[in-house]
Amino acid sequence: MSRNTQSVDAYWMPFTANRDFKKEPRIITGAAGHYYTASDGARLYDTFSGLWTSGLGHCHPKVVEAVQQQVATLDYCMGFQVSNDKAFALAERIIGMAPDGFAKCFFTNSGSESVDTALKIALAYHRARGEGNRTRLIGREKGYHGVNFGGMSVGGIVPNRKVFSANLIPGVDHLRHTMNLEHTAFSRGQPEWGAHLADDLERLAQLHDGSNIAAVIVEPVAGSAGVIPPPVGYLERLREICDRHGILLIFDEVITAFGRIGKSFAADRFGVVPDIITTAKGLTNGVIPMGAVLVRDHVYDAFMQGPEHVIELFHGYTYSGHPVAAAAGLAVQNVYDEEGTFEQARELEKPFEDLLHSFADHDKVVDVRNFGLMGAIELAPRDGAPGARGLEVHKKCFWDEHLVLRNGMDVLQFSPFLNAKLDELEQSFAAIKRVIDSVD
Ligand code: PXG
Ligand code: PLP
Repeated sequence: MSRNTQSVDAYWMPFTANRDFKKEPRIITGAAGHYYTASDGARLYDTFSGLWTSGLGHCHPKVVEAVQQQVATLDYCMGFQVSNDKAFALAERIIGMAPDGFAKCFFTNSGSESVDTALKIALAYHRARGEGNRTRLIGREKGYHGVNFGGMSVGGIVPNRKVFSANLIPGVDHLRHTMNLEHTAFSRGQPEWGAHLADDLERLAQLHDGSNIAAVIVEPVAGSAGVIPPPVGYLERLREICDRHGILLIFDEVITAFGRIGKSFAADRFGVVPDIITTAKGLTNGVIPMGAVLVRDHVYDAFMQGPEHVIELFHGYTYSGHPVAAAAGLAVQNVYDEEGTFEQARELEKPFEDLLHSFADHDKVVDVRNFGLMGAIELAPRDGAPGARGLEVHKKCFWDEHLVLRNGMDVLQFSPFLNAKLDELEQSFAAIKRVIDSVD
């Protein structure tokens, strides 16, 4: 295959080994449905639905049309004090599909902004209720909550925190993560082991006194750390402990919302209702950046006090509720409904699980994890070079097998389209097996 010829000098790429990438750039110039087109014309199957974003596939005609119409009708308008029709319509729509009791939706432009917004809402909520002493925030080891200062501080991915260690926000503790290869390796779906780790929250409540804790934030299924499903009973136990101590429970559903685990929200799938839900990605199928923070009525109501001419929450983004993003979101939610996308996702779960677990006895594989349409195959690291094997698999998949495959270090991650075709999934896993066989 011929390689890219375009200059790639000026762009500082996010979360990428820039120098390594620029030796052999992998540049996408087009997409349709389940395939990308690369700069040399090659057609590549996307095994990651964008970046967990594009469950419907790329360039869905109804979404393209809605965006084209909106950008030609109202491209932008001020979002503070004035707003646009599409933002209200999308908020109604999202609240309509949220678990009972969710009442309001605040718009952001990304998952990171959703997380920082949720943390600020939690702190301000307690203060509005006269409990300004509740300032402590709790995250979890291996958690990913984006890259802004709040999300990084409650997050638990070490390389993301390391350089900024002295500047993380104060008053944050972390629950232990629930990954333990000895007890949970090769579990299908939720592991049986590990619910007791939720009791870390009780211990922190004893240590600090629960009355000082504002909120705990977790991903219902951890994504970025390499797909870590919650142990059976774990989320329920977190909810109980939060209730006992008046702590708000935040589910970071940037990945898990909108069908990725077969329901609108992980809260529905697990039957555990948090107080705040953060979303992004599948909200607009990745077409236009947008995030949303959903809150239950008691959270919003706490703010609605004092004189009515006074702003209740001093927070917002220039692009909160952007009309083009909201139009994309509305079109995407319509397509999810019309095509039964979440049901399609649910039907794919079992065959997807079987495909993943067919790697379980491969000699380079140390674990396979999955829940919904989230999956991971963890490769053994090479001696002295953690991550090298995973990156080589990614590159070989791209150049030799025409597959876009996401690796986080040596963990191969899978986020198939919610409407993936089984034969295409089978072919891509066969190709991945060839590549894993062929690398050192
Ligand atoms: N919370 C969660 C749970 C996420 O998965 C974010 C917050 C931040 O969203 P933004 O839109 O600011 O990126 C995310 C994002 C990966 C990967 O390889 C996952 C994400 C981002 C980049 C890579 O799993 N998730
Ligand atoms: N920096 C400056 C100088 C600004 O004026 C603004 C917004 O007006 C921001 C940062 C924040 O930008 P955004 O609202 O897009 O997050």
